[in-house]
This record gives sequence, C-alpha cells and structure tokens, in this order.
Amino acid sequence: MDKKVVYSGIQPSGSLTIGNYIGALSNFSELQEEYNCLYCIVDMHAITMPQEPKNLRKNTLDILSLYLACGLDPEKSIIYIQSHVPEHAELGWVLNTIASMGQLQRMTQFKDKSSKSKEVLAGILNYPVLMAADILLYQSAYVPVGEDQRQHIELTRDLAQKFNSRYSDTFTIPDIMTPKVGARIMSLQDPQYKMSKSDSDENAFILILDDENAIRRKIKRAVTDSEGVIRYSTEQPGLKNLIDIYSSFSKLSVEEIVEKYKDLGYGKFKEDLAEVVVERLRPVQERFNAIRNDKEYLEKVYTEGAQKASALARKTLRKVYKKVGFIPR
Ligand code: AQP
Repeated sequence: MDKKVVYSGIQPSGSLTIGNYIGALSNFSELQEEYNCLYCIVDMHAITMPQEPKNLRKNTLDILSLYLACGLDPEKSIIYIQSHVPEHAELGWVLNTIASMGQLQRMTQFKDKSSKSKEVLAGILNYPVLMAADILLYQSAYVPVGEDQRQHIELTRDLAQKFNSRYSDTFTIPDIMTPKVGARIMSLQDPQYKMSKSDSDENAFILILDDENAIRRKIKRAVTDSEGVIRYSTEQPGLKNLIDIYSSFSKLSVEEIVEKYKDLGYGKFKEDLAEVVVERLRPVQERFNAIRNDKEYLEKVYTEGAQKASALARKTLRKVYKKVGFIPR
C-alpha cells in the first residue's frame, strides 16, 4: 500500500529561528521513513510581506541548505521551491473562488500582520488559501507545523470539504501534526508573543545560525520574573518558555528539568540551557556550512524536486479543472 503523504513548508522571509526549528524543521527528517514527504520553501508566501529580492534569493538557498543539514534526504523526500511549481498558484485561484471573505478576515495571522502594515495587501488575506492549495495539491494526510498554523489547517480542511461536497470527492482531508513540547515557542523578550523571525528586536529570537556568543547572550538577557523559583507555570511565562526550549533540545522532560533546577537559581539554569542549545545547533551549523556553498548540488536538489512535485501536482490539478468544467487543452 502507498504510504500516506506528509507536507510542510517554511517561508524564506528571514533567517530561521529555534521556534521554526522546534515547531517544524526538527521533526521533518524522522517522518521520511514512514511517509511520502514533501518539504517546500514557500517563496510565494514570503512575498506577502515586502522582501528585498537579493535577501529572498539568499534566504531561499539558506533554508534549502538547512533542510539538508537537518537530515532531509532528496532520495527519500521531495524538496523544492514553491514558485518552481506553478500548480500552487493555479489551484490557489480555484480555491479562492470558494473561500469566504469573512472566514479569511477572521484569521489571527491576517489580523496581526495587517494591523502592523500601513496598507493591507490582498496577498496577506489570501495567504491561507494558497497554503491550502500547497497542502491539497499532494493529497496530504498530515501537516507537521507549529501551533500558530492550526487555524490555517482548519481552513484548509473546510475548503477541501466544501470542494468535495460541491464537486464530488477530490481532496484528502489533512490533519495537523504538532510536537508535544515546543509547538509554540515564545519571544525571549515578551513571552506573550510567539518567537518570530521577522521580529524587529533581535534579542527576541535565537537563530539556528546564531554563533555561540549570540546564543549565550540572548539566553542571559531573556525575560523571566522576580519569583526566583524554578516552576513550570503560566504565571511565569518567560521561564516556562525557556523550560520548553530546554526540554525540546535535550532528552529531559519538563518534570525532570524542574526537579533538576528547583534548588538552583535562574543563573545556573540559563547557563546550562545556553550550553544545551549551543551543542544541539553545532552539528546543524557545521553541516549547513559544508552544503551552503555547493551551488551545483543545491541546484540539482531543487530542480529534481520541482520535477517530482510538478508531476504529482498536475495530477490533482487536472482532476480539479475537469470537475469545475474547464475544457482540457
Ligand atoms: N514560535 C514558534 N514556535 C513553534 N513553531 C513555530 N513556527 C513558526 N514560529 C514558531 C513554525 O515554523 C514553521 C515555518 O513558519 P513560516 O516561516 O512558514 O511562517 P510563520 O509561522 O509565520 O513563522 P515566523 O517565524 O513567525 O515567520 P514570519 O516572522 O516571517 O511571519 C511553521 O510550521 C510554523 O508553525
């Protein structure tokens, strides 16, 4: 029997944070054995916020290199760049014709991002429809993403069900797949907001590619509280977030971490946490450095990836076009 399909993507809208790593990227490689996986670099999503073209190109190849550095294997998974597969935009258009404005305007990400921009662009509103197209094109069963994407996966399911009931069964209804710990890593400076790569305060996030000194400095400066006691509680959101990061980056459970540090101060806890993060990221950074300058290899990976993805995407799109009544060429 064919394996089920897993689909995920990351926007090249900046350098990746440990939030992106813990919530999504670090879970990708182990899924390769059990599922047919597609991992995309979603550059068409990235341009829904202004991007410097030179940076977009650099970030796209950085993420591709990070995918490979984190153990994604182009022999096992399809690794590609979204704009290389035009079927995403084509299915996105069809889905836009069944998506309701009200539902799109209720999306938290739309509300957050549009409240921060002077001009509200249509791309931000339509972002989740394109994301639904990404997922549905490949008949995906599971989508490994962080908790912040739950609402978008719900919308994807709604659009798939709407299309299936209007035109007969076409799309697999996907499920979200989130990690048990670390599905929502928060800002180190203001733990009521999620850690985001586009945060203007660089102390709010740790980048996967940050050097050792930066990692230690940012953890030292991370906001905690004046309680001075190591507990895992919503009343100490800064500390709770740091415990989540510790647990995700080590083999220790939240309970084991609390037990280990309960009589030690925040200083010792932060020092050890920094060590754990540095050591966990070191091999990823080393592999990244070895891959990033091999332009020929990167080009081979994304070219072959796009060919494989396109063949699968065409199959679904052909069905969709036929069902809505378009005349085949
Ligand atoms: N703070 C987070 N905790 C856990 N998971 C997270 N993800 C993002 N932030 C966190 C997950 O990372 C994957 C890729 O995200 P994305 O780049 O496609 O978009 P995003 O969710 O909008 O991420 P950012 O970092 O906040 O980007 P910007 O600042 O450009 O908007 C997704 O699986 C996401 O859940």
